[in-house]
Amino acid sequence: MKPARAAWLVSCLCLAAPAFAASPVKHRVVIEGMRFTPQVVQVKPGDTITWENRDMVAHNVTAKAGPVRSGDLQPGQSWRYKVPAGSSFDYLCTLHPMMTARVELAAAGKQPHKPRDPPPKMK
Ligand SMILES: [Cu+2]
Repeated sequence: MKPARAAWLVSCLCLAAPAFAASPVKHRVVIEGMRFTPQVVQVKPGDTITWENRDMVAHNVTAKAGPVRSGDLQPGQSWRYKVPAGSSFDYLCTLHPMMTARVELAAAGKQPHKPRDPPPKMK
């Protein structure tokens, strides 16, 4: 192999490696029974979170402080959000302010932990 070609290969591998280490993860938060499940979703920048409204009434996802807001999600609707670099935030449903939850941002490259809450149980 000629030296120039070898160098090209090496530079490609170096560029590709970080992308593998931090490949985006898709998270899902279910809105059901007047609550967000899981209560805490642990993400890293570049991940996406989809909130799915499985309740019989409209809900929304609104950061307590910050620009994140889904608008009202009717029953059956979902909303996808791509996590930018930034910080963790608490959010709520402004239609039912007792519905609160949190998005916890891990440093880039770290694997997120498993959600603390079990999946929703059927009632
Ligand atoms: Cu609500």
